[in-house]
Amino acid sequence: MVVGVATMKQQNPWYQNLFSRSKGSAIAALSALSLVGAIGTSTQAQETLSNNTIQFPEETVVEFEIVDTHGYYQSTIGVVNLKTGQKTPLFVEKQGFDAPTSSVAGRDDTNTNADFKGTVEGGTIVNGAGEASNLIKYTFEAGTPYALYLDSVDPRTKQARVSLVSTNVNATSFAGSLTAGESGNSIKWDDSGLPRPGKDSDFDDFVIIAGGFTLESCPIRPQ
Ligand SMILES: [Ca+2]
Ligand SMILES: [Ca+2]
Ligand SMILES: [Ca+2]
Repeated sequence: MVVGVATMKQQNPWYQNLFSRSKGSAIAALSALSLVGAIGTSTQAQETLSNNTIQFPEETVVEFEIVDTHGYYQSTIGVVNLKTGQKTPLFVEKQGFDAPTSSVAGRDDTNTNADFKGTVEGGTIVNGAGEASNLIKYTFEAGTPYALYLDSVDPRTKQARVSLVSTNVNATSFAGSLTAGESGNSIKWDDSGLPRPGKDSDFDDFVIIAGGFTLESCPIRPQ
């Protein structure tokens, strides 16, 4: 069984234009996802991603969407299989930011232009498949422990800085749930890692959303 979830921008008026432009591919991608009946029936699906280990009782496809990034450093976020250690990128910054902008320590600048904003449209971010897209999906295998990860490098030297995992509450902040309609399950990163002098705890260095809508039909995997 597969639980499919789609994301807020597709039904949010603000992104209507974006969605219209990419409608063909978005729907093709969604048709590979699935179906509602899974949640709350025989096996409870995990409905909320959190700082705990992520583990679904059944194979589950989750669609992720990039909101924006707000940090000087150049980061990649993705899913790490905790059994094998294998990392799969979801979104990748090809450079540190769209254009340098001022920042205020400790402030969450999500959805603003401040603090070294990075976007797909601005040429900073691609999805894990290397496409200039705000969306990507990931298939979680049944009964397998996962976490999300963020790796970052200095954009000038390309030297590695930190490698963080979402089970660390100092690195990642979660809200909402996979079935929370337009708001989805937000996942916000602070790329400064463990508490230390100067840690800014802005939790806007990489902001993504998981899920938001459960889909009703699945041509590929009918019930
Ligand atoms: Ca920041
Ligand atoms: Ca950045
Ligand atoms: Ca930060």
